[in-house]
Amino acid sequence: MFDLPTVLDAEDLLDKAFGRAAKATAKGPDRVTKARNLAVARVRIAGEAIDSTLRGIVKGFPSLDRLPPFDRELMDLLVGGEALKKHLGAIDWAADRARLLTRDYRRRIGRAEGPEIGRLRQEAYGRLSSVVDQVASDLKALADARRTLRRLPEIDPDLPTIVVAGSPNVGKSSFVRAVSTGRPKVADYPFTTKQVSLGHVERAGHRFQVLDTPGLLDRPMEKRNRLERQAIAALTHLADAILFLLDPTETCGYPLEDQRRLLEEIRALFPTVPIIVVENKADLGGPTDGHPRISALRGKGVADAFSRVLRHVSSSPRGESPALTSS
Ligand SMILES: Nc1nc2c(ncn2[C@@H]2O[C@H](COP(=O)(O)OP(=O)(O)O)[C@@H](O)[C@H]2O)c(=O)[nH]1
Ligand SMILES: [Mg+2]
Repeated sequence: MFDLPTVLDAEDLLDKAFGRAAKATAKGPDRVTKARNLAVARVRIAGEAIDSTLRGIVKGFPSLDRLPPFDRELMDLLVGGEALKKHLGAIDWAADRARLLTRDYRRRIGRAEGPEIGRLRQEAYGRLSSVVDQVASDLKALADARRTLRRLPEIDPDLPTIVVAGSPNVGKSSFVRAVSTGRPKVADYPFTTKQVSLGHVERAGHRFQVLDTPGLLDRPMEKRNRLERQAIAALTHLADAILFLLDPTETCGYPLEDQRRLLEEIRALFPTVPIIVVENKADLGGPTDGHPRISALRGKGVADAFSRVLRHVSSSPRGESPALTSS
């Protein structure tokens, strides 16, 4: 989802820096000068490798305020905004420290004679290692965050997004499949135990995203943990409209009564987002609740239902659907 820099762990970073330094060569008119030049070159190469790698990490991680709101909330969920600042701050400190140490030891080795040269070179290596070791846990936290963020489906914050909601087994995933142009992407989000699916729809040259978030908008909101609440809040930034599926056949296993209650909860959670209610599993017949009926399984009424949603997207109060206003 984000293009984040690779984050090496402390050990790999030191291997890389000292590995490069080990390949250094030096010249000199005599043995001592040559040894001194070599030691200076090694410390310089190791120090620069550490400094530039650490700075690359700090520069490559987006600052939270520059991220689109949904991504920002995700990052905040995964790492914590304050924690992220702290980790990046620690790495910045380590880069500064490595730079200062390198300068200091290059000067000292430059003045050293005999066995002092080797001893100072070792000391420099030891102190550089210790600086990197001090930020080992920060490197690990950033590497973990990166791994998680990269696994997420690529939600484009600029595309109009329809979020599908409704009780489990009412046919949300079937709907996303039925309406999507390609194969919906399926992925794990850090805050749901089930797989999220993201489909794309093309209509008259415009693209839309359809997102199903099982575990979030499919059960009562009480007893939610902090992570889930935050994830639900993040959906506010993303949803231009919500398609709510009811299953009046109750073959989903949830009485219509419960499904309606969930609908009311979702209305209360997203007061500014248009919510379109549709009844699924029309192919099974049975009673209706007075909403448009579709069959996600047979693809019946699916396109109409989607058009109905799109009418609301174009008049969405967010007014963030340039693709639609131009048509
Ligand atoms: N008869 C019928 N079954 C459906 C329909 N849509 C979904 N199902 C079935 O309902 C079950 C749950 O569907 P799924 O899309 O996984 O529901 P979700 O949990 O809301 O994502 C599956 O067995 C589907 O085949 C439909 O329109 N008609
Ligand atoms: Mg599903």
